[in-house]
Amino acid sequence: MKGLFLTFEGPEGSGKTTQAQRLIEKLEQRGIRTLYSREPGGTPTGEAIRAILQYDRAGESIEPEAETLLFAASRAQLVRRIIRPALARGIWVICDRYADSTTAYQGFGRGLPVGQINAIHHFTIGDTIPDRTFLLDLDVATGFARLVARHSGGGSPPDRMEREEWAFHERVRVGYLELARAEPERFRVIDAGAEADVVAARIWENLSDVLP
Ligand code: Z5A
Repeated sequence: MKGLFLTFEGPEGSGKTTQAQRLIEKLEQRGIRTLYSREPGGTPTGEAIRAILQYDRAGESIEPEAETLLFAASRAQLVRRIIRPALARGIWVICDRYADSTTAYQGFGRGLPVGQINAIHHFTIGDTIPDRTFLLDLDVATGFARLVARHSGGGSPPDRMEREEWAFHERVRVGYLELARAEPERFRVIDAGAEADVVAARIWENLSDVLP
């Protein structure tokens, strides 16, 4: 039997990684085999692309179109090397960001045409579309406050996206909500401003219809 493909989306600091890990624990306790992956990254090539995207070490500002294609290149590798083979073996794949991130950040955030981004998705992921996407919705101020707390606790320095202006992050949030409205069957919008335990419980409730 094919595994289920679940993705976490949302702005920075919304708790995607935290919730993906919690969900994996619960699924494993239930005897479901899982695989965690993140974007950009998840393969050696994808991780190399991630390094370029995060800190632009070449020191040349990356054009939005080039940025979009780098995210897509990382995803094309991840889909073929990791996601499809795992799903075919019955493993549930939990991905921390996926194609919706490109639509939200490069489409709504950067202002690239969403129709063209959809064409790139078609080429990159084909029919490997998530069975369910949890959109962890959070206001920009709370997300920033969480990241500031994490950076001041000695985490990695703010990356390129985190340094973007406030309005950019507002557009990303609006974009995500628009995507969720357009595909209510796939998306579940979860208020990520609540305590982590509460958020985890809501995610679990929103999976009950597909749990074996
Ligand atoms: N990007 C793009 O532009 N286009 C694309 O196609 C793709 C990505 C795929 C990837 O960065 C960047 O690339 C990202 C989008 C862009 N831009 N940014 N910035 P990343 O992978 O390094 O970072 P991220 O995906 O944004 O994740 P994050 O910032 O690490 O946040 P998170 O995974 O959503 O949250 P977390 O790590 O679970 O939690 C963050 C902090 O909040 C941490 O200290 C937690 O302990 C705390 N936390 C978590 N949940 C709670 C609750 N409920 N209450 C209070 N505190 C909490």
